[in-house]
Amino acid sequence: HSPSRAVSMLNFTHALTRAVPHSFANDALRLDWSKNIVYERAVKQWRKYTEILTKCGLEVVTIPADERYPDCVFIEDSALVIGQRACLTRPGHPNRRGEVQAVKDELKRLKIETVELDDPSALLDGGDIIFTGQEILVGDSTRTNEEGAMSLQRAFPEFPVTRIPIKGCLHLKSVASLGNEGVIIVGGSQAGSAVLQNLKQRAQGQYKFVQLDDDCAANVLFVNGNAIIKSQKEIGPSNFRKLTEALTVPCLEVEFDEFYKADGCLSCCSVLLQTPGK
Ligand code: CIR
Repeated sequence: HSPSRAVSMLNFTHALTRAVPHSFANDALRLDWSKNIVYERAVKQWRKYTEILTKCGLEVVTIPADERYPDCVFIEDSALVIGQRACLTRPGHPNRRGEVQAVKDELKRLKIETVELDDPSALLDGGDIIFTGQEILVGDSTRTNEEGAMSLQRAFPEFPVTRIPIKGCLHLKSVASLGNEGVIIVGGSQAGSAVLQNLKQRAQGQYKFVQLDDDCAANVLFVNGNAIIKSQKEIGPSNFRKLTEALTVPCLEVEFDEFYKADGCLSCCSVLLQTPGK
């Protein structure tokens, strides 16, 4: 794929988001249950996040929260949209499967074609997917299996799917993200270093890799020529400097620590898309 095609695939008109349910604070899944989430603070951070998406030129469309699904704010896990086609996922954790239907309905309303995974044994979380414009990287994690990756490949035959083993963290995007066109940011943990090694060996596209000190800074949301990054207070001066030096696009800071307590990253809270005719 030519770079210009890749660029246009990474230009978006809308961000689909989902409001934070009250059940998020007590019941959102988390690897470390000692983390105490403050609901009001989470809502405040989520609002700022949607304001920044608007600043990046996106129309933000918000699906109401569903109290039955404490993790529903992490809408990225429900669908991958490339161009005008969305592939709905089948989240690996059974508690999260019911989140997908409302996302499907909203995508249809926005005139996005929706396709389903064609294999009933497929498991796939959007947090395991990085679409780089050149290929689709898919984590092989506790939430996403080979059938999920293969089924996604059939949904988007025009881009190669490359599987990346994940150990020691939740998702591929817990330790890696696209920071800019052709630039992949990776976290500094053991899990992050293993992902970096596998990306270097397996990725089919051309990328520059930037490794940070920690994982908490490695999830960047690249939106229409801007990089949304976590605040310097949250990620510390060294990660912040490395990021802002590596990314040659304007960096917009947002505080997101209430979501990180539930293993959520910046990318988790939106599905970026381009509606037909724009
Ligand atoms: C979960 O365990 O499913 C949520 N607490 C976190 C989901 C994070 N989602 C993402 O990275 N896309």
